[in-house]
Amino acid sequence: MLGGSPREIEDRWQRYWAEHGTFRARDDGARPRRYLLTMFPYPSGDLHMGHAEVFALEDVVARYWRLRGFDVLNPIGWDSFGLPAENAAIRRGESPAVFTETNIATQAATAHRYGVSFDWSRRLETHRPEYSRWTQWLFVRLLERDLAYRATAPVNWCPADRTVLANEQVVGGRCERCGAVVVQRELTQWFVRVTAYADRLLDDMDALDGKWPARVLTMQRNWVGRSTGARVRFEIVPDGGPHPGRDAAAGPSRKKATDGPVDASPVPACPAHVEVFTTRPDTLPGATFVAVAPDGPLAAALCAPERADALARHREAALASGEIERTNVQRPSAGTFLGTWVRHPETGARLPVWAADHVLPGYGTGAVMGVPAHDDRDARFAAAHGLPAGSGETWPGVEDAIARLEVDGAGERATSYRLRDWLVSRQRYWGAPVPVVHCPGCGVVPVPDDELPVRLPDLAGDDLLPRGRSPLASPAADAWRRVPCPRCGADAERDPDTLDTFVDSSWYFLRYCSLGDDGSPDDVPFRPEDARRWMPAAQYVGGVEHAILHLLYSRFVTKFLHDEGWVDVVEPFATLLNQGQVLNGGRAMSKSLGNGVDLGEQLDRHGADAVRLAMVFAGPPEDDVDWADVDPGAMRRFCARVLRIADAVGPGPAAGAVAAENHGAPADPGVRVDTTTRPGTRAHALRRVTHRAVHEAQDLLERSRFNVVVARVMELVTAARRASDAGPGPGEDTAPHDAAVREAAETVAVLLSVFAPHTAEEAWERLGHAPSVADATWPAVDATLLVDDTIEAVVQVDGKVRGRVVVPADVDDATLRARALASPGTARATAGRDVVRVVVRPPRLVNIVTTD
Ligand code: ANZ
Ligand code: ZN
Repeated sequence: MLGGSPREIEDRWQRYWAEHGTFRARDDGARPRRYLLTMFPYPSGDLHMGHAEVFALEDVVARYWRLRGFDVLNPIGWDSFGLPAENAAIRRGESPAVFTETNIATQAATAHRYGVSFDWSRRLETHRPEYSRWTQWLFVRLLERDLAYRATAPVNWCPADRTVLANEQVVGGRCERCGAVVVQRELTQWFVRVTAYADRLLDDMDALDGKWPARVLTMQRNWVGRSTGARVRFEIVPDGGPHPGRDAAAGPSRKKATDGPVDASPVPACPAHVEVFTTRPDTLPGATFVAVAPDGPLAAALCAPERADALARHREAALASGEIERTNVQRPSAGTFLGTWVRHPETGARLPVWAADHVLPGYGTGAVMGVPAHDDRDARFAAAHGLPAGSGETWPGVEDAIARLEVDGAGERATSYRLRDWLVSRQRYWGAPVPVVHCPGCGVVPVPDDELPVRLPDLAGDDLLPRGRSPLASPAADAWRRVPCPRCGADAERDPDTLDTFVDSSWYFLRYCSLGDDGSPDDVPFRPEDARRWMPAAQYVGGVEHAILHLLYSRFVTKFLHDEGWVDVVEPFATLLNQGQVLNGGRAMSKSLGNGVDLGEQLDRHGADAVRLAMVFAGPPEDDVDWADVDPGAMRRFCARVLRIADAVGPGPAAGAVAAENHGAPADPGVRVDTTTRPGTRAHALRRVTHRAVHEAQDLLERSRFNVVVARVMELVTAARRASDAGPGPGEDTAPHDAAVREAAETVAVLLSVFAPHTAEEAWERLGHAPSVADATWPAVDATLLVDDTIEAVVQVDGKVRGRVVVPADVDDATLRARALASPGTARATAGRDVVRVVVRPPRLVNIVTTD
């Protein structure tokens, strides 16, 4: 007998899998393909229990489909650019590469020890030049299609990390990474025009209904936030007149600024009209004011000089408070009259123009028509600032209203999206450099494909200190930055910004399709024919924290590459599983709370199988797991019980349901043992438990109810143990009984292999089978053993018992009647006569009356 301790058993099987390439995707067309994907880890520290959960769940699925005869692609890689590595490097005075490589090595070792069925031959790391080259290539393709552009815009700025953040990285007004309060800054940045795909990002989601968690779809739909309505133009009244509200003291007409405005920027020329976006154009008759965002360009353009001070103060306050605060309906929306008037397009009435906190600069046109009679926010604003409440009158309907506006030339149909373009540049070092050169003559020139990747210069320690611009813009990087223009050869400079890590992770799943021993492609990011075979990923497992950012970008990039002819699919992930959080003592594990748990340490203590089982058994995958409540020790004892039953059964040919043949591995020579059993025997009862377990496991696994399957396997182990201890019942034969116990033990090994693969391998071997249970097939279910409790019904012909039929206990009239008439006893007893009547009394009696 080999190996006793979990550590020995696990080492042995991990070595076996690695040596035999057990989990490599074959990609030879011999089997149907299935691509299963986990969100790849970020290499900060060791793997934590969150990774342990995702990996355990995803491995159940991957191993299950292998057993079902699929060619499974289950790759792993690292999302290895990003801020934590850079911050650690600054603290330690070294290169971020050191931190990154060290952590990847640690995490890879832990993932190996966890026994996940990854195809390690396809491993990738996004910081490596052979990967970042293609991230940059992707950016250049976007640039060519005018889907990447540079613009000056107010952007989210994290004062602690000293970098810009995407809207998606600002959570509750704070930096998603460090928690600092985010402020707005005007900066020139690179954007990707995801808004060009807004409709497709929304519409293609219909096909994901029921396959992705509903809440993720809702979050994405709200994030794109499509609203249909109209734009309405309000003409500016050249000479205003006094405003009836609180600010009546304000000057009535626009004057030239005598003393300089507080805001140093020049006051933009006043436009001829204000355009608002509304989803309720039918409420136009009730509009009593127009409001614009205090921090948008319109406010500055519309502001009368004597109101400039007030606006500047308002603007500062608005910038300091987050979007959530500003639009909080509990809080009165701050307002500033701008000293400007517009004409109501229908009634001709003069309406005041205000700056209002609840109007956001980035949505619609950044201006609204205030309709207090129909809109709560407007009503509150009007009440707070002494504006008229207006009439409740409306036009008959929105469609009518739009038609009327269009006829009058006062507006037109319009759609608005909440979605903003994706800000991809970062003023930090540890990322893929934006692959463009700035030339005094040619402007922005993309780096030619054959000069990619643009590699990072070696900077470390203090050279990486954030100073409000990229470390690549500092003197330390002068030599790197100064290059000839690729177009005209003049002295030019590389762009000093780097791409956000979300660009790296927006396409990694495509590259996996083409990686492998035969050499990763170095002429393409991935081969379209490989993607055609594997995409879409059948299931993607990862945290709900990526419900918007990563999933939206991945969907966008897939659509873009589809349009460019690189992939067939328009959606990358057919189904999505969001696992719950792993808590410790009821709270999320975190470094700051000091309650984090490393996977490596748990593996030392309990072994991989115990940790995996504990994780999966803790509850449905979507639920949170409190690690303080789970009991890996109990799982370890369970694994030992499985090995004991395997030892009790010992080696022998495969029995019944289980066949050890699959995946081109040497087939188990095992002569199949006949497991036919008589109803009513102990052996029969055990076989029913076995087949029922397999049948249910299949359904439960495909519905991601993994924890219930673990419970079924535990029950099966108990049943096998009992039957083995008790032996055959009185008058029962030994051979079928032993075969039924063997079948149960083998079935346990196969079912358990998706949760606790090392124990399962060991049990499989002790049962005498060819090397790997990973190469076994999913047990075949004997449907007759699934039939619910059966009953013997008596068949009488003319009052005499002539036979018996075995039927389900809940048999219906028609079935029982048919079975009775078809039984051999009936045929004999009714030979030569006509059946005149059949009396059916389910489930036990049928009386057949003949002509006699
Ligand atoms: C008049 C009106 C009357 C409105 C009414 C609503 C109800 P959704 O559905 O989210 O698209 N709005 C337009 N631009 C805005 C901005 N930049 N910041 C804040 N609010 C803005 O909301 C569209 C409605 O939100 C628009 O329709 C506008 O108010 C307001 F009974 O116009 B409505
Ligand atoms: Zn040039």
